[in-house]
Amino acid sequence: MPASTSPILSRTIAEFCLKMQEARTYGDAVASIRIVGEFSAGKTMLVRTLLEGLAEPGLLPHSAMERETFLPLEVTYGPRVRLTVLERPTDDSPSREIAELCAFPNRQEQLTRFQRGTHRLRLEVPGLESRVILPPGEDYLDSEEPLRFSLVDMPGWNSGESRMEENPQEDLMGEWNLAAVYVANACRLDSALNQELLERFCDASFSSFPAVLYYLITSCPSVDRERIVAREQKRARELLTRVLSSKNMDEGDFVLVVEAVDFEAMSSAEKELFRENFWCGINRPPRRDGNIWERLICEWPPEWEVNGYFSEVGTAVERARATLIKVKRDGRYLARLNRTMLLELSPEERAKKVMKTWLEQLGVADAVPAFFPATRPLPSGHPLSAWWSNYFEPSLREIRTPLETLLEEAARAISLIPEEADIESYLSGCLDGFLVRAEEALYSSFASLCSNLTALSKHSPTEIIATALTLSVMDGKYRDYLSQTSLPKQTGF
Ligand SMILES: Nc1nc2c(ncn2[C@@H]2O[C@H](COP(=O)(O)OP(=O)(O)O)[C@@H](O)[C@H]2O)c(=O)[nH]1
Ligand SMILES: [Mg+2]
Repeated sequence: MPASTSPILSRTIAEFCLKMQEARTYGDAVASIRIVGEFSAGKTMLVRTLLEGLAEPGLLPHSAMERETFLPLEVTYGPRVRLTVLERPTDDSPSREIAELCAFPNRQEQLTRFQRGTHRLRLEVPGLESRVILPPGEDYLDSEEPLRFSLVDMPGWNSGESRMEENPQEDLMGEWNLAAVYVANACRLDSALNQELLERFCDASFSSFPAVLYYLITSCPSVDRERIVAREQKRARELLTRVLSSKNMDEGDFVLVVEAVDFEAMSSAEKELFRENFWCGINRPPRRDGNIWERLICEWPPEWEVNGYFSEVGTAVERARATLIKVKRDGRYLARLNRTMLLELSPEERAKKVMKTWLEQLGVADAVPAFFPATRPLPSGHPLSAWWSNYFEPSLREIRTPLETLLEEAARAISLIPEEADIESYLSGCLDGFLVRAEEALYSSFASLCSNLTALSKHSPTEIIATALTLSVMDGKYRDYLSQTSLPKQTGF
């Protein structure tokens, strides 16, 4: 292995995660959650806050620049972060990917390259998986598989990009809402436009119940929050009651949530809390239908199974260590050799006798066993392939080779014992260096990782793999630390 192990581990574990993610694809739900509001209300700021840390900043929509959002932006789950342009005129039309973008297009690019009403942007983010996957039956599609839905950052209503005049209801709220999010700036709550928007928001049609109407007030100083939220809660509740009674709908099926924030004044911890509250507020707490990784790993074909091999390797390390401590007994390679028995023997007979005595000392019958199982390349396509071939296999070779070399050298040295020599000093001269290297290898942090794997055999396959990866990261960090210091190269976790 090269001097620096941690970068290899970061890369190969990332590759494992990507391959695991790629195994998870979902169809598109028709239903979505639209984020609506007037121009400059803070819709994009909301999306940016929700995605903070989950995607590269360059792929996030722009906030703070005038009239940036021109096309609707669908934010959903995908196995890797991707920003694409779709041809998707309506919510229920199939989407056709036109291009993948490497940066969020500014307004001018959006205007010149794409068509309003036909094109949408889509940002796929792996970290949203627990939030935007609908279990079978929650969408209009009769899908038996889970589907992904989108949060849709809509162009500001009065931004000149809204298609309100053409089709007011469709454009503002759409027909297939899982929940609705309405954003308004605290300074503009009483504007005629916001009043009209709030009314339309309360008139949204929903695809699942209880339906959540989430009303977010931005740029709201903390001192005013309680008062403003109470006032807007009352105002929106009255509107909602009116709308629902005109449609003969039951108010109990609707949940109105009013929140007030100032994004610019939030600390990271407050943003984290806001995100959690937001997803729970719109009825999307993290999905708790079992561990997704657990399910995926359980579906692995039998030839992908690695835990049996882990366990064999762990046992091999233990056995090899047990043998290694017998290579010398009381500081001697041949503690029980009766020299008088060697007198009169031919060189071959002497070598044979010495070998037999040494093997007895090691506690093996007639030959040194192969301690380690045969190397096992993983089948192509295995999610652990990169980690395996760049880290696990080379590391395993590093701990087994010194022991194998020691044993080979011992056999060679014994077969060539010179007649006149003091056998013990001869063997010391031949083997001490190899013995030290074998000890270093079998008590290295990687060897400790392997011996820990045996103890995990009663755990689930996912737990074993997760532990192996975690221990490998610790091993990598420790090795890198060792390579920068002059500490003796022996440890155990
Ligand atoms: N101080 C403060 N500024 C905000 C807040 N929300 C949005 N803004 C600012 O308001 C402007 C418009 O926000 P943006 O998210 O682009 O609005 P959109 O048109 O609704 O998408 C930007 O300059 C934001 O930085 C907030 O809570 N506090
Ligand atoms: Mg915007």
